[in-house]
Amino acid sequence: MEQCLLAKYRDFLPTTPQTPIITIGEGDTPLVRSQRLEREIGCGELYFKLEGCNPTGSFKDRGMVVAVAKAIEAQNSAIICASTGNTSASAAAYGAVCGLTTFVIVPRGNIALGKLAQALIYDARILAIDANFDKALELVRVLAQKHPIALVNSLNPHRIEGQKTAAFEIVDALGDAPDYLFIPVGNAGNITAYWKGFVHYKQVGRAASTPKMMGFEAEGSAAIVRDKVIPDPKTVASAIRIGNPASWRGAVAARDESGGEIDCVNDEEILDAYRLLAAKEGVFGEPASAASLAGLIKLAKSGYDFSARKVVCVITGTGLKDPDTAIQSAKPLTELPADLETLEKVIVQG
Ligand code: AN7
Repeated sequence: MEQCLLAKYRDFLPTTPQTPIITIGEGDTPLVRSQRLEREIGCGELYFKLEGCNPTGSFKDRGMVVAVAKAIEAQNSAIICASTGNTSASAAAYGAVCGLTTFVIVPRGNIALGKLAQALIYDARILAIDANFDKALELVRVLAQKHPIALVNSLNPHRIEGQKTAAFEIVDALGDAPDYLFIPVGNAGNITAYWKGFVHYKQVGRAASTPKMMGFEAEGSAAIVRDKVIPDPKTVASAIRIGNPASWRGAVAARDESGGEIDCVNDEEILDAYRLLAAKEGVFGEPASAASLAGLIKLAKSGYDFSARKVVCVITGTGLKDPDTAIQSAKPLTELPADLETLEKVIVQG
């Protein structure tokens, strides 16, 4: 059996002999070479890091396993987070396996159905409030200060530490860092974590270079791009509908130190990339995940030359979490009577 994330990267993580080694199979996700879009976009090499293959279907598990292990080490019996959905699903799963009480605060009516289903079936206490993610995070910060409950949002530095491991895996798979890393940006924890991971690996000599960090916010929630808090963030990509990113400074540092960019893509660009990824590569990511590919396509169209470059797009979560958006975005299905002739007619006509 492969070693679990906490054991495998023990030397790079804040674990101590007292840290419980827990796992539900996180990490070690595939880095898949593009079959078709690489040529169409004009990249030297294009890869997708499939973070939807984590046990709860998103990259959050990498950070959550560390945050929850450290919470147990600190003798907490409850954890809490605010979430646009994936953090809550992940917290609920690790809370469940560790026998913790898990509180998740989510914007009511504004998280994808699959994510809500996950938090429910993992038996978390779901507090759905009439507010957006930014307000939920504000409230959670206060609650975690006033009560003996561990905060497991990415404000918790252990989350960032765990999420670094995705950068390690990319370098281990490619033999060095790629030239560019494209990544969706919401609360900005993940771009901060990847950058930390790439820098760390270079410092210890496991990588010769670091990539340019290319972060993409949704246009209606592009606080970092516009350099101001967005009080009422909007986008079809509910996972990144965040107007006041907690790791704002980390994202800006990643951009500036790597020589990268933080830009935004609109909903049409996100949904186009979402459909392309599925229809051309067989990769079903959730809409927010497609912001990385949408960003790459946007820059390629605007004249960037990636033809001699190695590019990785992080696909942060699985599309199965959000069936509603998939069904609304795809061509409608064909409903027919159960009749051979009718079916043949359709098949022959194509
Ligand atoms: C699929 O679950 O913020 O920039 O509360 O679910 O590190 O926030 C999710 C974010 C990208 C953005 N892709 O990452 C939450 C939450 C997916 C996500 C992001 C999220 P960050």
